[in-house]
Amino acid sequence: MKLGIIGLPQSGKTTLFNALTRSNTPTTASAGRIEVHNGVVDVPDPRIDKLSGMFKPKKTIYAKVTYADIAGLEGNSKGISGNLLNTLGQMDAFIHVVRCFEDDNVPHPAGSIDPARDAEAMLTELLLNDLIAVERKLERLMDERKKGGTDKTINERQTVLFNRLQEALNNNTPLRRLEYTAEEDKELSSFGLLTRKQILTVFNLGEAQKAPSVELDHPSVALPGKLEMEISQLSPEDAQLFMSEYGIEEPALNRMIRLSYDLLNLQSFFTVGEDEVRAWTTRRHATAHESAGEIHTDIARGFVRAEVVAYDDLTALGTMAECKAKGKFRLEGKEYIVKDGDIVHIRSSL
Ligand SMILES: Nc1nc2c(ncn2[C@@H]2O[C@H](COP(=O)(O)OP(=O)(O)O)[C@@H](O)[C@H]2O)c(=O)[nH]1
Ligand SMILES: [Mg+2]
Repeated sequence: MKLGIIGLPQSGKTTLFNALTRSNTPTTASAGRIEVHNGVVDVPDPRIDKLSGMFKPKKTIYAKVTYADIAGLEGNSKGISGNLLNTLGQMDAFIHVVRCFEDDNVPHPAGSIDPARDAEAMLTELLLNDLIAVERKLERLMDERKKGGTDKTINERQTVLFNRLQEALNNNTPLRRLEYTAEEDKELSSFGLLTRKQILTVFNLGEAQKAPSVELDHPSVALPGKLEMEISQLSPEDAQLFMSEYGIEEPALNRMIRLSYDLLNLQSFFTVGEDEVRAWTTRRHATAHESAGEIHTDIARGFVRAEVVAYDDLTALGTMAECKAKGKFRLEGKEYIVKDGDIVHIRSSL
């Protein structure tokens, strides 16, 4: 899973990226320049910590998310360059950083602090860009019709679809709000339309600042970016001290990482044992067979049965043996819908 951090210059993208990835990429202005940094982060999950405590495995492996700090968007209607567009198109979703913090030493590109305006500007930029892409596609479809070279049914089907997209965009509706058939999904998957991607807005607050009231039609979270970055660079002990001093229970970042996981409709299942306790990622409502494929394609190919115990049952009863004795240990087939937090062992003939 790859999440692109976007926002106006000087909004705090790199600051947030550093906090997420515990790195220290320079947070200097790079206005107008296209720059991308990637970092991989564990998805914090107290259930993995708990399971790890129970099984004392040699290795504990969390689910992972990749964050990309993407500089270059300006929140205007000049159009996005091909290079940048290509990078944006590869993301599964966006984290949109909106500046709320006040700091005279950090000039705002628009000259004043206005979270509502900035949130809107970026959404409009993405929307306009999709509109341009959709209109180009419609023109191409029309040319093809005139020439009569290509398959007529495909052309008609695509024309209907892209007309629907155009209408939505003209009404200021992001494409993620439309419903698509599986066939349309496939058709659009190579298209990298930006407003089809989920978005999480992060209001970057000053230290003692309250979250602004800005209405959005997608999830948002407010956090003090610079403070979070400072906390992330302390040793775990110092971070704990620092947080209790400020009355922070959990870094807002952890919440944000989990939110971005939810945003993409993903869930975790776990494998446990003396060697390894590990979280795996699947889409919600994935079958046991698909989940086996996450672990290894061979395991999916040789799928015989899934042994399943719910997380709550295992932690309440303490051991697998106890779960078996109490009838909480189940054998499930390929089509079983794996639940978030299931502890799974796949019996495979391969
Ligand atoms: N006071 C304050 N400054 C911040 C905050 N977040 C970022 N900055 C500063 O704003 C400047 C730009 O931040 P940066 O993360 O590089 O923004 P980017 O251009 O979006 O990547 C840097 O000098 C940061 O130290 C914040 O929450 N509070
Ligand atoms: Mg930056």
